[in-house]
Amino acid sequence: MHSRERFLAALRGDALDRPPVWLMRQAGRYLPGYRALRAEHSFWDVCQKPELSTRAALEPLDRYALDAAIVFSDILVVPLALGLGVSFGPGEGPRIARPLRTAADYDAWNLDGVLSRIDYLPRAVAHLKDTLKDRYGILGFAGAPFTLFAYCVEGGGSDDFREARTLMHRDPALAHQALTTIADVVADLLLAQVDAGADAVQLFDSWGGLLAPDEYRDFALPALQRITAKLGARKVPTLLFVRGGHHLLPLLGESGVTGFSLDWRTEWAIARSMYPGHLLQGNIDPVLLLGSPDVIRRRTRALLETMRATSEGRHSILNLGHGILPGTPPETVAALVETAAEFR
Ligand code: 1CP
Repeated sequence: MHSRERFLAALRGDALDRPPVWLMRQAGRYLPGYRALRAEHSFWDVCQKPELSTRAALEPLDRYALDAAIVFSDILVVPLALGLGVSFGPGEGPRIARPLRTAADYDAWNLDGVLSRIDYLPRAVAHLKDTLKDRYGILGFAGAPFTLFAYCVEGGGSDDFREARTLMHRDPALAHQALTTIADVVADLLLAQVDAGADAVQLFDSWGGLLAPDEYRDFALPALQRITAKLGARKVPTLLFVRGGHHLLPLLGESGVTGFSLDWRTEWAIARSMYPGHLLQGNIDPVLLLGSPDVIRRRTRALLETMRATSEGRHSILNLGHGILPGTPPETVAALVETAAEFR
C-alpha cells in the first residue's frame, strides 16, 4: 500500500497492512529546515504564501516515512480574519489586540467577506495537493469553536483561560453568539479546504479539556454540531482532538465527528470499547520524544499491538497525544515513525 491509499483505507475503516502515521505539529520549530524558513520569513508570511506554506509542510515528509501531510497554517487565522489583530512576538505565544469582552466587541467583528480574508488557507491546500499529487494523504484543519473563543476572549495563551470561562457564565448569550459565529466560519473554512484537496479535516480543541462535562455540553458541543451538520452532508472525514478531554469522551460521540484524536492520557482500549466504529488516532505522549529512542520504539510497538488486538488495526491512525514539542530531537521522531512504518 502506498501512503495515501493507506490513509484513505484507515478513514474508511478498511483492512490495513499497518496503521498510517502522521504527527500533530509535524512541521514545526523542532526542524532545522523550518527554523531556516522562519529566519527569512514572518510566521504570517509562511501561512499566507502558499509556496512557503508548502515548503514548511514538506519538511517532515522529506525526512520521515509519514503517510499524510497537514497543511501548514494556524488555528488563529479565524480571529485574524475577524479583525481581532493577531500577532506573534519573537519566541512568544500569540497576542490578540482586540479581545472579546463585551457585546460591543462582538459587534465590531468584521464578518463581511471573512472567508475571502482566509482564502490563502485553501490556496495553500491546493498548492500542497498540486505538489504531492496522490502520494500522501492531506489534512486540512481549524480550531474548534471553544478553543478559538478562548483565545478571542483571553487575548492570548493562558494556563486556565479564566477570562474566557468567566465570560461564558457572566454573559452566556454573548458566548453562544460568538461560538455560533465562529462555528459557521470554521465550517466554511473546512469545506473550502476539502474543495481544495484535503482528504480529511481535524478540529483542534486544545483547551476544551478545561471544561466540565455540563459546560462542554452547553457551550462547546452545539457549536461542534453546527460544523459536523455541514461537513456530514458532504461526508467529510472529521477528526476531533480535545486535549485533556478524557472526562468528555462519553459526550463527544454526540458531536457528530467521524473520529477522535486521543490525548496521551486516554487509554486506547477504553476509547476503542466506547467507540468501536469510530476512527481513533493517537496517542503517544510527546514528552516521550524528549527521551530515548528505545523507549519510543517499545511504546510505539505496544500501541500498534493494542490497535491490532482491539480492531485488527482498522479505523486506527498512529499519532501523538498532542503536538511535537519545540526542542524535540529530530532523531527520536525518526524512531517513532520508523517503528510505525516497519510494523507488520
Ligand atoms: O514559528 C513560530 O515561531 C511559530 C510557532 C507556530 C507554528 C509552527 C505557531 C504559533 N503555529 C504553528 C503551526 C501550527 N499550529 C500548525 C501547523 C502544522 C504543523 O506544525 O505541522 C498547527 C496544526 C497549529 C495548530 C495550533 N495553533 C493549535 C492547536 C494544536 C495544539 O498544539 O494544541 C494551537 C493551540 C495554536 C495556537 C498557537 N499558534 C502558535 C503558537 C505558539 C500557539 C500556541 C499558543 C499558546 O497557547 O501558548
